[in-house]
Amino acid sequence: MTKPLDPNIIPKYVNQLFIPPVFKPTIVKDPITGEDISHNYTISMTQFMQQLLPPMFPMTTVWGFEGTVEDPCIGEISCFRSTPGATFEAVRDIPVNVQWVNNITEPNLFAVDPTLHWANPNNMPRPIPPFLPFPPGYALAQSPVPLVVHLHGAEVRSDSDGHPEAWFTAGEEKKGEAFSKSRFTYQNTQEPTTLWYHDHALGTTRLGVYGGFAGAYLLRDPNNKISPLLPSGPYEMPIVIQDRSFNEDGSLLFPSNGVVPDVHPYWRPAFIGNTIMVNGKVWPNLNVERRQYRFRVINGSNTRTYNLKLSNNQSFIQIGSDGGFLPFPVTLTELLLAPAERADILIDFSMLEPGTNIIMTNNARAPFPNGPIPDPDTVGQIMQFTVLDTPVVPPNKLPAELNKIPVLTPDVPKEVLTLNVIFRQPTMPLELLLDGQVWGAPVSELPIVGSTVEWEIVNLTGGAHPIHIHLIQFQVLNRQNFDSTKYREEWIKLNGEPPLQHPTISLPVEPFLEGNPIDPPPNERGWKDTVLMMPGQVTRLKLRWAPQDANPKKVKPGVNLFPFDPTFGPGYVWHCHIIDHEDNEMMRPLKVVDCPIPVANPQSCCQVMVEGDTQLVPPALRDEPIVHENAVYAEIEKVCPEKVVISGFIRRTITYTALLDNGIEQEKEIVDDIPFQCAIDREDANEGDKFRITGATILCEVFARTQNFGTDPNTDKPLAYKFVEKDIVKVCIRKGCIR
Ligand SMILES: [Cu+2]
Repeated sequence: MTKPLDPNIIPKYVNQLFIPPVFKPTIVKDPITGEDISHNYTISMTQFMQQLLPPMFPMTTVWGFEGTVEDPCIGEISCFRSTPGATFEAVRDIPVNVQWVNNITEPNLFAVDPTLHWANPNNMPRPIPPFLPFPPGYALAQSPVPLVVHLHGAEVRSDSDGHPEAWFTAGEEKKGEAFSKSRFTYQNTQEPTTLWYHDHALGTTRLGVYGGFAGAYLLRDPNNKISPLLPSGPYEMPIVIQDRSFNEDGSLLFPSNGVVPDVHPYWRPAFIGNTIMVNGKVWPNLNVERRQYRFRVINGSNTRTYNLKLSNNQSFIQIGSDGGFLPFPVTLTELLLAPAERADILIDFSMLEPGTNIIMTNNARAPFPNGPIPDPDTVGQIMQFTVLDTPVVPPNKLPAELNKIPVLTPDVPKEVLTLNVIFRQPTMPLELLLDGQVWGAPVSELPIVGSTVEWEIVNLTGGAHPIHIHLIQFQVLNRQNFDSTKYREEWIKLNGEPPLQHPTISLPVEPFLEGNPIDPPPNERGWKDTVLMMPGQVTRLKLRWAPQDANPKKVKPGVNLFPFDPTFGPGYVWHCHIIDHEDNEMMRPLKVVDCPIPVANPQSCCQVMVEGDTQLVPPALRDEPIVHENAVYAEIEKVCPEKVVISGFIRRTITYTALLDNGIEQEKEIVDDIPFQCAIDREDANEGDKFRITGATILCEVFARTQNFGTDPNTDKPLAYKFVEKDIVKVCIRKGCIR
């Protein structure tokens, strides 16, 4: 057995930075106008050897992308494969078609954990303990390797989005239930930016990306006024930062000792590598001329967040975020970049003496923000720049404004969602959830096309999570501290312990807030598709289910302005981009719905008082609060011209400790279904409108009082009276689609 490679013995900056070549498309032209109609590619996913470590170390078996590239110097066309894959250079408004080919016929390089909810191409039964050690693991899980490519940040129809269940194996012999095709179309109608492409197969994405299935996709706009001012050609390049661990034989090391091995034998909640790889080279150097460079920095790591700085403390300029140019250039001395986030930055080397070495450093704790500080001798360093003796080229002056970012105004009710972690014990996470639901629970995020909504995401975990939403670019509204202990308690009273078996009842966060909202930093004031959500904070986003460059006057709920039907296909997803979390339930389906609705009065609620009835029950043992839960079950009874009549019941579950007549204490449960009916005004409504019901309960304290009400004539034992105070329950309807 090969041993882990000590990162301290790997010499730094011996490797030179690899700059991936550019995939060469087959260009389809309009025979009459001669304009480009589409750029077409065939790209294979293959396994091969690549020199990731410095040359004196063995090569590494990796996964990467293979396709046609053109040598920029001599124009020679060849077939090329690498990790990260070659870069796509896409042009705004010219669609790209990619025929993705899975050519992985070898078994998975890493331990596939078949106890996760995963692609499972062989439909193998979920194994039970005692589990097999890895290697060899489970042969039926290791091969064939299911893959599907997602273009991260792209506005695409969902059947080209790389849905996690649209995976396929080599030769497309086996396919996931969401598979419909392997030739994907990317419209490229969004703003010019740095996208990246990577594997997205259900439950194995952490392995696919770790093995090497990632690459940059640069979308350019020939009409953009800023681009000509920026460094280009050899002075512009993607910088894909990924942490890795190696074995002495050069192979990639991905730990397969699960943290709760009797449940998930191989899954771990956070892969943290002990070396840093940039563009497929461990600790590389880049020789730079005395001028400004443009780096498209992509955090392609599984879990590691970076806080990047330059060792000479020089500042740099961030001009773009995930979804395009920032509204204005932002001067930084450090840049926090979570997994899947991108930063378009300019570093000026023109003022530096030839021979100067600058190291890009990292001081972000891993896992972020509470893990250990990175070792300054290893993962505290990213790459080196060596300044060459070349003529000084001063950088171009940038305009004060780089981009116009529209102000988004929500026109449908806010959604409150949670991030949850499920523990066996405090140090043993079993899985992570969004809003208390597992991946396979019925879809609950059903945004109306054209609507603008605020998502208030309440982080109930102890770590930071980079949350990624497919299809759109969104805006960060703010972040705010809250009392997560109290909120969690109330949320569990309302919903029960997650994972939930019922739709989540959302709990407003307002009563739990602390301090004032914190505005996003200047470099988060552009378009984002991935945003870091800190523990102890609620992060508020504004999501508009319309194209990024849509005319604000035309954006309306129910109106589709995408150049495709976003309701078509298997749908989208939102998830944590700590891939180790995403692979273990921290991902949810998301379906855009097409539902014309009136918006003048988008949310209406009625409040109903509910009272528990009197019951004669065995005496409650203690005169103290007892656990209670309320859940609202309601449906529309009648839609009248001015009113909507809703009827339903509040299910209140009360548990208490009873003292039985034999002197034994026992947990007792009382379930009360308390019927109610209420009417909601609908002055703006029309006959035939559709409505959606949501329930929210306002909790009040419930006490059990032991009070003697005489004796039971049959048993001659004392009886107790259960007294339940009144609850006010808020039942809301939303004009939209009935779920
Ligand atoms: Cu996460």
